Amino acid sequence: MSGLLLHQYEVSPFAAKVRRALRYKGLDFEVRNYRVVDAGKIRKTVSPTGKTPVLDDGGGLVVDSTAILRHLEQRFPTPPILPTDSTLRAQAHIIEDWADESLFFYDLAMRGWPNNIDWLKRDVLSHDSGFMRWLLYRLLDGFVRKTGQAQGIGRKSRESICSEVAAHFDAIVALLGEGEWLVGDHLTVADIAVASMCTVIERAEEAAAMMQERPALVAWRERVDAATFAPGTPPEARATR
Ligand SMILES: N[C@@H](CCC(=O)N[C@@H](CS)C(=O)NCC(=O)O)C(=O)O
Repeated sequence: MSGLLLHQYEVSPFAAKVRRALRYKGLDFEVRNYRVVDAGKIRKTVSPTGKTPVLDDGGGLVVDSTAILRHLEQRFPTPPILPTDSTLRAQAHIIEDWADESLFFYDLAMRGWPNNIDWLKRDVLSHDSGFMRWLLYRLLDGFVRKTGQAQGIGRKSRESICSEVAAHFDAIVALLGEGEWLVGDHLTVADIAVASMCTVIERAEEAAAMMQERPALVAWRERVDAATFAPGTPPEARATR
């Protein structure tokens, strides 16, 4: 056993970010999957904020995907996921934070639309069962709507959200330019975070169509996937592996 244990909601893009980084660094790890009904247990045992992912590294707990990636970089520096140049490092950090704190809420808003929400519910409740699954399946619509409204993006029209996501995808393509990676000359936390979010946002049919209209975005995502998934991982499994 490697001593690395990832506590996670399996389908969370933040957990996916950590799994991708662990694999890129060639590290063995184990996962402990939680059900939505385990929220109270998570708060009492591994995460004071109640949020996952949490990495248990030989008994030391690290909470938050960004903190976990920094921890991994310090403990296992090769191959690096942060540039050594301080300006590039800052750029990678800011793009990672944008993916986590902004793009994620576009994902939640779009996947909360009636034509997409069934897939979101099946994802979120994939480890729940019985009566609680039945109940949560009915409550999730309201929870997703309220979260999006509290954050703000969920108050916007579908048209505005689609045009903003299109602008974000265009910005990613522009950042790439002729290069292979979002920042500098190797894969970084920026690529890992944005690709992890793309993997879930494309489960909204509108976002999937917008991605397909941008071959450079798809090619970059494939490049990041090739570096951060085991060979042969099928596309439909990439949100949970
Ligand atoms: N900034 C955090 C975000 C983590 C996060 O929002 N995790 C969600 C799952 S997608 C969660 O644990 N939600 C449970 C809760 O809010 O109580 C990170 O990067 O790890």
